[in-house]
Amino acid sequence: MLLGRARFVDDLGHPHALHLAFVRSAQASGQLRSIDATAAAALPGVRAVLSAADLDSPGFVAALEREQFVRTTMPLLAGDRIRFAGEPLAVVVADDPYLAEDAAELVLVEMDDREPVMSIDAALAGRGPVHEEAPDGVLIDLPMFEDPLIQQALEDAHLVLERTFTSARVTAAPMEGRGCLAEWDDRAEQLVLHISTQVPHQVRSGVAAVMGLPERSVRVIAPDVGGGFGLKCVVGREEAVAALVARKLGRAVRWTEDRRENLTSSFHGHEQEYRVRIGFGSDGLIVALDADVRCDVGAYSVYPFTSAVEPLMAVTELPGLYKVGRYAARGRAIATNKPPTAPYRGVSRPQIVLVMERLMDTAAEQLGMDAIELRRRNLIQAEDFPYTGPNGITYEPGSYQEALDLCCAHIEKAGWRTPGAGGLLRGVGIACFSERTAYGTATMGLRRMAMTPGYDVVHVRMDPSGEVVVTTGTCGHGQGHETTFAQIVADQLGVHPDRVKLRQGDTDISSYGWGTFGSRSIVIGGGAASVAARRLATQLSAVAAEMLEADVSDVELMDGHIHVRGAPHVRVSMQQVAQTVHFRAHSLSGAHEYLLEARGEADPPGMFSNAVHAALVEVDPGTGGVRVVDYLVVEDCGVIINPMIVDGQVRGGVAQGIAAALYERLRFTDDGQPQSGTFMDYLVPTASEIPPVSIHHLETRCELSETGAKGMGEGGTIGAPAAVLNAVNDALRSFGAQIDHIPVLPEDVIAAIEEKR
Ligand code: MCN
Repeated sequence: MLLGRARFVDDLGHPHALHLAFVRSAQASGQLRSIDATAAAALPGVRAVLSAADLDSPGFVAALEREQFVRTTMPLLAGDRIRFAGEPLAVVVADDPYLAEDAAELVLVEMDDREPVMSIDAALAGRGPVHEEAPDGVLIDLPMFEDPLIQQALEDAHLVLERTFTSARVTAAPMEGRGCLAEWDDRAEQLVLHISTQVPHQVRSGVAAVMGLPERSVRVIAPDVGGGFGLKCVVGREEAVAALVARKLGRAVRWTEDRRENLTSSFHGHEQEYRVRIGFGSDGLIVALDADVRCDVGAYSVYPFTSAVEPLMAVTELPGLYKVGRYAARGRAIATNKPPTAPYRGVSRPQIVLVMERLMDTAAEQLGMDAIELRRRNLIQAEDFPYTGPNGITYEPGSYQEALDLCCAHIEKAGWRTPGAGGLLRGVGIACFSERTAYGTATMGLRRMAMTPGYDVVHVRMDPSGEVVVTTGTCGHGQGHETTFAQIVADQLGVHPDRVKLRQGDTDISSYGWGTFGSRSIVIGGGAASVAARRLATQLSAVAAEMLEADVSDVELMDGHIHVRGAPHVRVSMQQVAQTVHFRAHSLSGAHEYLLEARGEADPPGMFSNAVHAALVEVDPGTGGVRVVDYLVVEDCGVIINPMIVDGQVRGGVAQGIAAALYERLRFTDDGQPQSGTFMDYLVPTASEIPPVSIHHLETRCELSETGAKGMGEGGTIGAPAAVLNAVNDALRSFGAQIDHIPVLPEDVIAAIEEKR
């Protein structure tokens, strides 16, 4: 990628491809009356203008097998009801992309406007509804961990805090938006869909379903993908439309999302509100936690994860790495007339960590206790592992206390506690958290999705030249899997990682797999690769032992050779072994299998990485401006496969977390018009807003994981909002001001100070 050799969807040449442009709704809510495409269709070079009726597809129905879940349909193009501004209503197919866009503007849409539902409160007040199936706007209501004794526990508590926390609607903003190139291959009777996705097999299942085809008739290929952050782990309707159009017209078609479409019409996340009551004993221990979580999930339930992802994650994992006496929570997914939400990096964990860490700081102040000491008392202790919380989750060993100690030591060393100069207020914020990663089918199954992700299967093959090819159903898109998978396989085979090539992102070459999301790839895909490589190593050893006339238990794989233990000069090269197996099979005893290939699989229960983040900020009480001056991460993701990649993941994640804490926010007018349609309105931080991030590692080997690794790809994003918000509040301490929402904009700082004045 750094050498410019990457190939993204839009780089794929196709001499005859037609181009798509979508006609999108200008209003947030309404009843479609008519679409008049006469003028558009008359433009020379326009091949077709299609609306819902022309596609004749059932659309996506994401399902959860829970009685509280309301099933709704996301049509590929809106047929009668329009549910958000930017929703696709029709598609123009033309010879070039500019013509397609011009023609889309000529399409006349008539609709009867309805008053849009633009907030959780409006939805619950009975406005709308967005879907007739959910009259009160609630797509799922999850009363989890109901505890009849919680009220009493709160009444008996020494200190009770009752607070509300909110986080704004944001979006992943990957550098490469969505896009696809779809072609019907008449000879193979197969739809070939090149698409920018994190989940090729899930796209195959979704597209095959909406096209009414068997899965073998759809081949999904993800070339290089320029970031996804969750936005590309669901199946988009535009790409499904492209597939249907390609088949219908018998022509290749392509669609490249532009930035405005990406910001206003793709997938959002994290618009949540937490109403929390927490009780502490006089010793500072948490005796009870009761939360009501409301998530604005937008207009549709996304396929296949559903709209329940955010509330489910929030209520299940809210206590985090703290021991909580009694726990009860309710989580709701509420539909509004905004674009749908997808599982954006961290999925509710940036919010739940923010909630718990704000509560820790606030409680410490009211208890007159040191905030670090309060955390220390409540953390799961080393002797508690494996610890099962009132949320039913079992936590395997981590370095919770150690990480906190290390973080505090570094803060002291760095001299963060000195006062600010020039009228600036300095603040230090801490966030401790654990991050469940690598959710296997047993854990995912508890969500009761109609499709349960979790396992992965990897094949490792050695070709006659002794080179190794690994095929996987995971689908890295910026995480460096080409490097880390090669490392894992190379370790098992005793070859240099350069001799191992990863092939991913093609449903015709790998077994069904679940793609890359939920920080799952290194543990699940990497674990499966390790198992497969070990099995291949066994095959290689057996052949080499026969060639060397040695006992199989006496041979060792090392430096691209297999030698007799203790006699490194008695050896054969991998290439010699590979050529013997492939080209001279008859010379072997016959007990060996043909070819050198093995399959490995992994389906772990899910494991917890942990980290402590710390932010140093300076707040200007005159302008309300906040600058993050320095940032520190202590993290433990088990055995680290590649430290450079892990550091890169942490830094990128921290940048995204700081963005959510201080800059990014998608806004809408009351009548549903998106107001953040460009990067002038949606503030993605640049390098100048992101401070240096120093990273310190701890390594608690994970016994549940094949390689000892735990995942970590979301951690940076999870910890940063809480650390930054705590730091801002610390800076404002002298005013007694308190801010419990993100992003914290300059006007919020000024308002908080003014209120206290
Ligand atoms: N790694 C390691 N040692 C460990 C753990 C991880 O060397 N103990 C390495 C892995 O080998 C991998 C990377 O770190 O190369 C991340 O691994 P993992 O935690 O398994 O996460 P995934 O590879 O499954 O990536 C998913 C995660 C998620 S959920 C989001 S969202 C996200 C993220 O990764 N989106 C990203 N990082 C991203 N990075 C980029 N550039 N683009 C995105 O869209």
